[in-house]
Amino acid sequence: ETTERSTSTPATVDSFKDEFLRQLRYEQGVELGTASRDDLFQALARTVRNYMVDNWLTTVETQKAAGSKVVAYLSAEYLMGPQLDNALLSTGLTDVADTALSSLGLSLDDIRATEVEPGLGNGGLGRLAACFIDSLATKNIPAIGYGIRYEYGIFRQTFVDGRQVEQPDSWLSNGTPWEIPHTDQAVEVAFGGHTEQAIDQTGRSVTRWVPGETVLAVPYNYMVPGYGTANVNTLRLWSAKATNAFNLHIFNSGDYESAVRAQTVAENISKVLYPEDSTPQGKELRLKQQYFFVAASIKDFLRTLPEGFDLKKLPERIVFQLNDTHPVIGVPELMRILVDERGLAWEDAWDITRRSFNYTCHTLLPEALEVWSVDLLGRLLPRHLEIIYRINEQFLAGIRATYPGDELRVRRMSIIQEQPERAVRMAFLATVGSTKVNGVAALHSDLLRDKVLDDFSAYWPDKFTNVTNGITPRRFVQLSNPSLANLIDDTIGTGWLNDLERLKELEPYAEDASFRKAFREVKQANKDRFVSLLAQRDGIELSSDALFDVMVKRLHEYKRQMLKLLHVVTIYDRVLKGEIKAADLTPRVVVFGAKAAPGYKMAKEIIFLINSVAKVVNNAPELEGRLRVAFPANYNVTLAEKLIPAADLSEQISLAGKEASGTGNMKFALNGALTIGTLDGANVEIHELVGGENFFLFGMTEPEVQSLSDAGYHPTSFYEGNASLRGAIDLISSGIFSGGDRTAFEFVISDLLYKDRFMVLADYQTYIEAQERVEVAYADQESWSRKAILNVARTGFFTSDRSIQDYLDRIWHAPAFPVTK
Ligand code: 26V
Repeated sequence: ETTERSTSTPATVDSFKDEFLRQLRYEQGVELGTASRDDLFQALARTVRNYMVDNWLTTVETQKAAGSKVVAYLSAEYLMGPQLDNALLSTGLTDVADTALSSLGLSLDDIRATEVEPGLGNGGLGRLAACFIDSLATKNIPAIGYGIRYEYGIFRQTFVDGRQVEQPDSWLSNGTPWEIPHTDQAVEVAFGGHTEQAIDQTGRSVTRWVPGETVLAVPYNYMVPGYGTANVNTLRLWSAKATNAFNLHIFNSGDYESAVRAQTVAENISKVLYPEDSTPQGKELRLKQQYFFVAASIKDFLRTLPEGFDLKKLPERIVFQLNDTHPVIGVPELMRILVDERGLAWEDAWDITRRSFNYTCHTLLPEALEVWSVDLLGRLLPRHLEIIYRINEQFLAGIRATYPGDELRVRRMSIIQEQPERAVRMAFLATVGSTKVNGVAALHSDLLRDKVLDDFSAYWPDKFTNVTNGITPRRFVQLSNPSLANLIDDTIGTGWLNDLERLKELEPYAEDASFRKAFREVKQANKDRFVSLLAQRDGIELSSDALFDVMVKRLHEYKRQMLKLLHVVTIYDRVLKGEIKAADLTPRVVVFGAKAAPGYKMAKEIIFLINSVAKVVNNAPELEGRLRVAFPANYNVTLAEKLIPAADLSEQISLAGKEASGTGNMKFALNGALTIGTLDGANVEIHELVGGENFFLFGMTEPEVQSLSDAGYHPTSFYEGNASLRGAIDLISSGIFSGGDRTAFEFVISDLLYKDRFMVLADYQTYIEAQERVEVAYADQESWSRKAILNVARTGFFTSDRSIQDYLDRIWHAPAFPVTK
């Protein structure tokens, strides 16, 4: 069903200009002539925002009235990136804004550069959430994203003497024009206390949670405009505020100072995004954050249901998608509400709960799987712990019935682990409490089913499915690469941006020399653009006349930045030894971008090593004009949008079986970079789609990794058996990159030689050979362009619109609800 709606304020250049000037004068309180860049940005952003409000309110109202099924995406992270350009794109106001600003002597380009991105995520998982809400809106799905309004997002990375130093990301210091707070809609969230038995009005014995403290969750709304539709969805982020009880306490207690301090403690809940993204620390505040936003979100949704709503029909009205285990506490929370507060029978409540939740797993590394100690959970959420115990008891009874006498299996599958401490395994709770469990790429989903959760898939074969990740082409093609988007428009017409498989129509043009030339010119212009940005952003001077070889992602051992670095060092070593002539090298610019979790020592040492190598290589006269290494600090979405379109070569070199999917890999391919990669995560699907001739494949497969590991992996034997590898490692140990200090990188090097958990040395040789194939291929520019074009033409599959369609078909079953046309 569709609803007629009036179109929003007609946007003419004049009306846009008027609104902009009004914003400047009456909201910013400045004259045009004295406005700062931030004034101009705030006024412009609010002008554009106001053009979306009518559609937003219509969307929200008509969906509510229709009672359509809502997808509630629960995610602790949303890595949104800058918002202005996306808002302009979806409202179709880019040209209007450009013209209006020009007529005032202002430049849209200058103003947009002022925006501070909301970095409310660590990496892949948070950026995926941002792409998904974009696609949900574009596909007219009634959906809401729930999360946390961190006051400080992912830290700003700086380098001091080559070492990472973190600075707080105070993204809200000038306020943000994109949010609308609703203090009046705040909900209370409770913590601590104890449980007790009570008798309700009907004489039944019930359990009651008597919390020790409460905080307020204040919602901040952000509009999520769809592309090519009037639908505008909502992202609702919660901010913690001390409750009135708290404030009362302040005035009544004699101890004013400690009362104010207590207020700060309450408001700390949404203060900062945890920058750890691999080893969960079991920090109390983190669990508080998780419960805080999930409890607020569930309450928020339930209050939109009509009076007297039959809760057995809840799964027809909502589906909660758990983005990793971070929101899994929502499972016992919904049980608590249904059983303790709404008086449903346990069995009915369990049926409703299980039918309302689904779980996406984003990792394979055992150390990244969250567990919460029973001790901490019992202190913070005593009623939830009781509920988890009961869920587990019932679940294990089912296991015992199916596998009589198999107590080993029962122990393996228990939601509660006993060793090294009693703790709740959140991935197991999520699996038990959900209808569907999905991995994020074909290989990952297979490994989840057959390895990480094999007992569960044997018990519930139909519970497991795959949804391969995707990325929004609005941000990562149209906005980040307008020259390529124009070329595509000119070649196959418009309409591909929300129908990305249409890129297939580009395939024949791979054989068209004039198209290849135009395509190369786009790439060259993007390189030039990146080079000038880097000069101004970081003072890094690069030549754009080179192969751009790019590795950007969080710094993790499993992602193997060290492998890329060993390649760089190998080139230098061979030149120094005269084994190759620098003049024979293809000029290459290697770009790294990576943040390390502040407490991850190895990752930080690797950053220091990369910077140390870069400094020497960039100053080596032998390598002048042939090899440069750039490591701009603080890689983020803003930089990604400029860097990815400039890349020729995309480094996706994780050890097979470790990278769940990767999404950077998709962004590069869609922007015409060729991948050098292992058969890991979504690389497998990229390789399959673009074809082996258009992909530089190397390294062990996952089964090969498994056999090597089973047979006993000895990295030293690879070192000893490979002169080139030995040369590179010995060069690092020689002190040449550390002013003669031979021990500077011992921490990294001795780990590689004696542990090498991610088998860098085992894959070194095939990686170097693959890089040699890259050199040969790049020398033939016509052939390289052909390959690059085919990468673009064949990777339309990786639009997040397709991912969302897969979620709809396999998991959510929520119909689209367009509010217009
Ligand atoms: C993990 C953890 C672990 C517990 C402590 C807190 C915390 C915070 C964030 C994360 C996120 C790490 C998981 C993640 O980002 N996975 C990535 O998800 C991408 C989207 O599915 C996928 O493409 C990457 O391969 C996967 O590493």
